[in-house]
Order: sequence, then C-alpha cells, then structure tokens
Amino acid sequence: MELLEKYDKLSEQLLKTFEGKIERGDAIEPRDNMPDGYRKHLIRQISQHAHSEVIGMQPEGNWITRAPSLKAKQVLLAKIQDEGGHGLYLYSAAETLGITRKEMIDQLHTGKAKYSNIFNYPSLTWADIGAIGWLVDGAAIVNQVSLQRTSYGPYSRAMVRICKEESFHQRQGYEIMAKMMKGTKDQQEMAQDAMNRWWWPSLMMFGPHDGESPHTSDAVKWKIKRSSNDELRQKFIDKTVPQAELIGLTMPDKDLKWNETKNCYDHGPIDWNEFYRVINGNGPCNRQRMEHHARVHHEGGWVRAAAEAYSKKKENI
Ligand code: BYC
Repeated sequence: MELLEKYDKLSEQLLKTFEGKIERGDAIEPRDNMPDGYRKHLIRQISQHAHSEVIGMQPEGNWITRAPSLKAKQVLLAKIQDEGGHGLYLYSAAETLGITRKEMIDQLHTGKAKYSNIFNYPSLTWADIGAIGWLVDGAAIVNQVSLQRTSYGPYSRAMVRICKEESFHQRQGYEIMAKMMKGTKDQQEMAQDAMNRWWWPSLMMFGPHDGESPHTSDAVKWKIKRSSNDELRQKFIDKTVPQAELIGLTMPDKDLKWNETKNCYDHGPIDWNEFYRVINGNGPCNRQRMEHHARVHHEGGWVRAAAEAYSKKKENI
C-alpha cells in the first residue's frame, strides 16, 4: 500500500513537471517524462507525416520522365529527393518516441497508419506538377510553419529544416502555373483544370472542421498543434486566392468571397464525404499507392539487410 502511494506521488510529480514545461513553452525532449497520450499522439501524427512525405513522391515521380525540359526535370528530381529526405527526418523524430521504423512501415502497409488524403489523386498533366508544388506544398507550409513551434523538440527542429525546402517547392509549382497561364489557350486550360481538381483536396489536407476533429483539444492543450485545423485552412485560403488571381486563374468555388467584417475569405462547403472516403482507403489511387510502396519496400529489402550487416561489422572492428 505504501509503495503504491509512493508510486502515485511520483507520477503526480512527473506530470506536474511535464505540464510546467508545456506551460512555460520549454521543448519536451526524448528522455523527458511525458504522458502516454502525448507520446501516442506524436507517434501517430509524426509517422503519418513521414508516410505522407514518402507516398507524396509517387504522383510527382510520375512526371520525371515526361518533364518538358531538362531544367524542369532537374528541378523536379531535386524536389522529389527533398521529400524523401523529409520522410527520413520525420521517421527519425518518431523513433525517438520508442517506435521502430519497421513498426511504422508495417502500420502503413496494414492500413493502421494513414497518410495525407492528397496523395490519393492522380497527376494527369504537367500542370498537375505545378498545382502540387503551389497548392499542396503551399498548404503543407502553412501547417508546418505553425508546427515549428510544436512542443516536441525533435519534431519542431525537423519542421524548421523542412520549411526552408518547402518554400522553394511552393515557388517552383507557382512558376509552372504562371508560365502556363502566359502560354497558349490549351496550356491555360490545362492549368485551370489542374487548379479545379487540386483546390478542394488541398483544403481537406488541414483535416476536419474544428468541432469535428477528435484529436485537436488534446493537441492544443499539449501545444502539439499551435493553431486549429480551421485557422490554418483559412490562412492558406487568404494567402492563395490573390496568387491565383494574379496569374488569371479562376477559383473553383462560386461561394468564395471577401468578408469585410471578418477580414478574410468566406468559402463554400467542403465535401467531407469525399474526404472520409479517401482517407479510409477508397480514393482514386489508394490501392495503386500502397501496392507501389509495398512492392518497392520489398524489393529494397537487400539494401536494408546489407546496411545492417555493414553496421554490425563496424561495431565488431
Ligand atoms: N489526410 O482529429 P484530426 C508534403 C485524419 S506532405 C489523411 O484533425 P489531427 C508533401 C486524422 O489522422 C505533408 N488523414 O487529426 C510531400 C484522424 O484520423 P486517425 C503532410 C487525415 O492529427 C510530398 C482523423 O482524420 N503534412 O508536404 O489532430 C510531395 C481526425 O483528424 C487528414 C502533414 O502530415 C488528412 N489530410 O490533425 C509534396 C502535417 N486530416 O489518425 C508535398 C502533419 C486528418 O485518428 N499533421 N486526418 O485515424 C498534422 O498537422 C495533423 O495530423 C492534421 C490532422 C492537421 C493532418
């Protein structure tokens, strides 16, 4: 009984220390004590984030061999390589919380872990590469700039580095769109078509509305999320609409209009049925994305085995 009381007191003290750090805005580091829920939330979010970076290489990879110039190909290759690197930083950050890379990949392959809704749509034309860079990376930056101040140290530091690269990605996408809008009528139509198809799924990237988001209240309390899903979505809309107008694109939302009182844009309803269909595995490309990932992961098994054998050999020298 005495032992149990001591244990309860110790747990209470550790929780107080953790809460004090969160309140002061100190970073939580891997060896710090943290509540189970905090650790679980981070593992889920960071691993999903890592999977998104890696799966996100597929729709862009589809255009490497068909890029319209050597320069465009070089830029696209560099961008895709960056996304792979982001995945690696993020898997490493998640590993500091006590999960292995293998466990995370198994969770992805068995459907226990999600990845961003956006990568389940096909990249049909070169303009889609512009739309992905401009809108998808643009949405990701808004989210990730806010996550630079997230309470978990390794995640926050990964975000600082990732944001620097994402802003280059966003600009390369916008440059593609701007160039196409200055081109022939066919090119302009292609850019508008890409805008029409990527706009709504990009808004969904921020997750369900605040009242419908089960994880937000804990995430805000623990300062994992520094802004809510709707706040970030609004920021993205307000930033992107003038960019679209500047190059002559029409926003595919008839209800979109500037609200003088709120000093931001009002937008039309988001199709949440589509969102849940996609994140639950039934989007246009879910099966293709997962089959590709599983196949390539299997084929790359020998590289992992060789790297492991090499590091073991080095340990023994
Ligand atoms: N897609 O309570 P909520 C990139 C799920 S990649 C899929 O609001 P939370 C790039 C959510 O997981 C950058 N699922 O959750 C790469 C939860 O289901 P579970 C990707 C989503 O975690 C290559 C349920 O809905 N960025 O830039 O508080 C090429 C309820 O949601 C989504 C990140 O990953 C979604 N969009 O908030 C180009 C950002 N949204 O897990 C570019 C990091 C929600 O209970 N993640 N769900 O089964 C986050 O900031 C947060 O996790 C979210 C969701 C805002 C996405």
